[in-house]
Amino acid sequence: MTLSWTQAAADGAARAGVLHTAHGDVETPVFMPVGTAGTVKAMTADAVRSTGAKLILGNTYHLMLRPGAERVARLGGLHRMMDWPGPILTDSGGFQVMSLASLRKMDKDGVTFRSHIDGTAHRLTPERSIEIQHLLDATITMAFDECTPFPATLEQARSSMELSMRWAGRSRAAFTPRDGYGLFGIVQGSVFADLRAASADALTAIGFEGYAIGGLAVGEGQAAMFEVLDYTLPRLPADRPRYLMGVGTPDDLIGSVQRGVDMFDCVMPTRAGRTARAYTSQGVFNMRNARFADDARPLDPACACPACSRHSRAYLHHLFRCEEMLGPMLLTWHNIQYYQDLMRGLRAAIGEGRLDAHAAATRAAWQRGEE
Ligand code: PRF
Ligand code: ZN
Repeated sequence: MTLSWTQAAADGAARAGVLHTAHGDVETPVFMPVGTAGTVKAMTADAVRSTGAKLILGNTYHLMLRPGAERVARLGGLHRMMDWPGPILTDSGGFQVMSLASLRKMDKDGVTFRSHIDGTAHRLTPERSIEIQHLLDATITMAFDECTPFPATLEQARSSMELSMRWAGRSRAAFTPRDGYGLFGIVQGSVFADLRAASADALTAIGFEGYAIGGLAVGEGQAAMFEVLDYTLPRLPADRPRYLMGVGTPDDLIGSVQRGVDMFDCVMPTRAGRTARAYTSQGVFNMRNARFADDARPLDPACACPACSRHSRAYLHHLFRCEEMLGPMLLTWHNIQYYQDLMRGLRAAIGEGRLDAHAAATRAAWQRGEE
């Protein structure tokens, strides 16, 4: 049987459950650390595992360019190559082509582009994207789509969404079902309720093991994003996992879980960690700030990661001031730990029917800041 999801609890629109995959079970709601190029930047696979992360994301676009999908397959697949025997979800490439590649040319069959690394010409179609994700041995394969740029007119958003729905059908046809593996469709439609509904219906008619919401967190703002979730999620099959792509801040995650999202990925915790920004139970800190120079306290007293349990804020500040690579390593570790702890707290709260109170208390602690 293909990958499945079972619901364990509900609290309002929020759900807690378990994804059953060929590479192990994953409790939801879940946050996936981003391992774009076969590594969660600045972390060993053991370090990522130690945070409690069970599912990570990889990228078709980066891995097809370097080291190449056929080479990854010869090396035993992405799990073996990067020492991650657990489940891996791969994004399908179109979104990264549009944000990273040069000389992009879209047509009804796919997209031709030049590599951002060496300028060589490449092409992605739904069929090639699915083939690459098979070669990588992705546990969860994403349909090939176009992320509609924001803002878009109704007509632009409609033709872009309709293209993605045709590509979703071709992605389904190209996908080889295997036990514990699955293919997710991606809802598009920008901020237009009718288009989102038509997209959700089109994907449901094709049938996928899970449903992603794409085309959000592209500049529309949190209120507009939540509104799209409010009218889109109830339209999707209740017994399938829902994945909000490329989101977000801790506050975005809480609000989206309250609306019924089960899965997330975002570069935020890893990228922030490399640029001295720490997400903590007391809000966001910039560790380069001079106020930390003599601060002997742990970064976050509520966190058990190595940065918090073995070091001071002053040491982290020093590492960033000296541009030492241990700074990004420790802060990435902390941020991934914070995101995993946040999701664990949300899952527990859903299970106990106290999600709204838990969300309010978490947000209040960010507002209060340092005691
Ligand atoms: N489509 C795909 N990947 C994505 C997005 C999308 O719309 C987004 C939008 N935030 C992030 N990653 N395939
Ligand atoms: Zn920590």
